[in-house]
Amino acid sequence: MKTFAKNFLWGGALAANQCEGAYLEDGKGLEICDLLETGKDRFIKLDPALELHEGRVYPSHEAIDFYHHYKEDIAMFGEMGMKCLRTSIAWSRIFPNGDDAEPNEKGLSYYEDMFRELHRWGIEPVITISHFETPLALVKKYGGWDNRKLVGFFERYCKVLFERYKDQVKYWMTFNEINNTLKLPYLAAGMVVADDVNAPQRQYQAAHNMFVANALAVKACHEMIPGAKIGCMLSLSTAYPNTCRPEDVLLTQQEDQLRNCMSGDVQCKGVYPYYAKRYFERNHIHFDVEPGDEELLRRGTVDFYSFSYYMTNCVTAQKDAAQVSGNIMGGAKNPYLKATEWNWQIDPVGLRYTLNHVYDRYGLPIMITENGMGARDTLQDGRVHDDYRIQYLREHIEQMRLAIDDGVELIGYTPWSAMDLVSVSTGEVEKRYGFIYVDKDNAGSGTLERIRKDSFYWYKNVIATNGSEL
Ligand code: BGP
Repeated sequence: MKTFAKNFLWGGALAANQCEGAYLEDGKGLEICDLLETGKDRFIKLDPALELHEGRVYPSHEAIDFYHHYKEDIAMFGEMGMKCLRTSIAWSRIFPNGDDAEPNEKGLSYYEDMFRELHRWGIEPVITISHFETPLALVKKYGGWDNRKLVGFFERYCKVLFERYKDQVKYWMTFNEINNTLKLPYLAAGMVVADDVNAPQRQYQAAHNMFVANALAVKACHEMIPGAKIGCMLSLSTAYPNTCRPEDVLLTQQEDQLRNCMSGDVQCKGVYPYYAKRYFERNHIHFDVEPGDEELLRRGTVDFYSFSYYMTNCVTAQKDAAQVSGNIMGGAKNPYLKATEWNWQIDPVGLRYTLNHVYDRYGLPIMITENGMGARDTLQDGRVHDDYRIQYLREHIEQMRLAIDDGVELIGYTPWSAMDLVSVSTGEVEKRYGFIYVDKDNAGSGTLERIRKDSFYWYKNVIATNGSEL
């Protein structure tokens, strides 16, 4: 039986906007997440004028203050034996306005120190270049990613990173969950679309610009850091037909293509797939493609495929089917699956299915860069007994091993999240995912003390035994 390779990258994941805090420190500019309050309605409450308001709670401003605690936090990741840490660079620490003439040296040296610290513990940095972190000034001045100018600003930002960190970072990803440009345009593409009737057109323009930016980043990375690997990152919630009715099966295929496959097809194969072209024609979606873009996309394909996996959903042509909603992806309820308190349907076997589906389509090495269970943990005598999280992770890792035995080339796993942090969909800290508990509540109070959960010790042993003891 095949199992995890000796050099398998066991790790954990974070994102700058969800853990760092220090939102204006050392020259950092505001980024899009800095305007989001706590609550399920955080996107609805967003001020269309993109201003901050006194007296409101913006969880990213302090988050879990990883900015100041990174040495102590990385020491705990080291203690767990992590081989890699996936986190992101906050773009607005490097270019506070996105279009500044020079990068901010304090921001650059902060990450240099952080990467040095990771290497001291034998932890490989796996870096997302933008995890929902477009500088706010770019949104205000240029309107977000549907403006082609952002391609140039992003390319320059990437080149600054590659030059500065070429000896420290060998694994890169361009945009977090790039396919969310269509579902979450503010987060993924820095666009306020509200009730704009041209929203779909603008969102596909943004997606195209981001594909071009991705290809330019791939090209620059290969030229500037020999041996480095750069990947795409998608949000995958695999779609199952709700029944074997041919109408359900067909609709599932169509949803899967547009929702899950299109971005990966462009980033991995370098061309827009036939179904996307037809979709644009049928829906009168016309976006600008500059001369040379097609060639660029063809030549700028990624080295590995990465994705987040939390749930699967069912698709049905039937209008009155019972629904479940994740934060972004919804669908018909699957009676065979249990769900988390936030209604995310837990489906370990679906992970094996998804890994096979992706590997079959692209044949590229795969890294699972997010997977985990949000839960309301409780502290009991200074301990967190999160056996439900252990069970969730155990069952998913078991399916990863089976997928490897199926022949899938899986190179790494960075569960969400290395430690508790701010949730993207609700802004809560109490929707906890980490191996390490952070003493902070949704209202922003707490000592920020870090406490190892039971899952911390369990995962430490998983890594030590290379996945043989679950
Ligand atoms: C993904 C994001 C992450 C993370 C995760 C969990 O979509 O890439 O940033 O937050 O979802 O979601 P949530 O925080 O909404 O629970």
